[in-house]
Amino acid sequence: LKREAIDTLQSVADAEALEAARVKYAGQKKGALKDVQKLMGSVASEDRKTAGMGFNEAKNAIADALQAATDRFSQGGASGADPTFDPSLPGVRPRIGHVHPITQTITHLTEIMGRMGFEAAEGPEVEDPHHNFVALNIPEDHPARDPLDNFYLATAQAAEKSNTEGSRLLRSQTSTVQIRVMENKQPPIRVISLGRVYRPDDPDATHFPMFHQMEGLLVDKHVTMANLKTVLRVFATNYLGDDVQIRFRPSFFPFTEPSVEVDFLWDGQWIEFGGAGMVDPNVFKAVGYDPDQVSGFAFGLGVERLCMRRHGIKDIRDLYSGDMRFLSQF
Ligand code: FA5
Repeated sequence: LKREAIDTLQSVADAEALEAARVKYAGQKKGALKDVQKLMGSVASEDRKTAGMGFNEAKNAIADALQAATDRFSQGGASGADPTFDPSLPGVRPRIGHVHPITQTITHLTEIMGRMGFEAAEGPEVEDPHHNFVALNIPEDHPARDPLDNFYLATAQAAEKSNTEGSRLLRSQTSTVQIRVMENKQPPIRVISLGRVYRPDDPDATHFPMFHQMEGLLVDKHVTMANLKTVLRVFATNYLGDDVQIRFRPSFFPFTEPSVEVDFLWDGQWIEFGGAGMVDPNVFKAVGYDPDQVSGFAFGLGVERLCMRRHGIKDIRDLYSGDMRFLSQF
């Protein structure tokens, strides 16, 4: 009995098994030791002393084994699950989050443009067609307003009036903020706006349906295309290094005239980073400015592409995968 009880107590795997073993061997009412004790009365008197000593020895050994097993589990916490737990070891440091690489990029770009006197402005991500299109000289029948190229919201007004003023959409470009700034402020103006924009583009290495743009707007007297090119060049060398090569390609945007596409050389290839141009007189008229009195330039650059070029990231999807092995490098 002693051997069996000690073996069992040494090998119990959890607190429940321990309690079962305790009841079985040392239980006050029906425990095996009690049964043996009851038999003591029937032992012949000359053998009683030896039997008594043997019984006491077995009882003490079982009590010791029981105590050892109880200690083992109380160290492993209430569940008794981990007998190797050592409360004297230093704790595991909780992992503290850190700023996403795109947020870091936004801070950096804001700082560079701030040094050139550009103040940060913000606008809503849910826009009305007036700010996303109309005031930007994009008329009702323009393909840029196509529901297939935009995320329109399923509002009651939109259902009623379809693709007209009542509808709302996730802004497809930060140029909306140009309008909001000019509606509320008189020239001279020198602002940037960094934020999310949305387009139903299929994700690939350089496209994502949600991305960020940095919009720039400068309005004053006698602003020229040379000013625009200088600002973009100074910005690019600050952010991407002195050896960056930049190319301006003639292009078209409804809200600028003339317009250019801005390319940077990246691993031997010209990659488009954004659009820019001189603010179209129709845009000035839409916000109540006199195009004969003021001129200005605007640009919109893809923030993800800038971040990717600077850090050598090959796939935009890595930025939004949520994979800590990638993100913790920044
Ligand atoms: C525009 O959005 C214009 N609003 C830019 C502009 C502003 C022109 C002011 C003139 C004056 P575009 O559609 O080309 O232009 O987009 C600009 C940049 O956003 C692209 O060059 C690219 O860098 C980035 N971009 C566009 N689509 C995506 C996408 N799906 N994923 C990631 N980046 C994108």
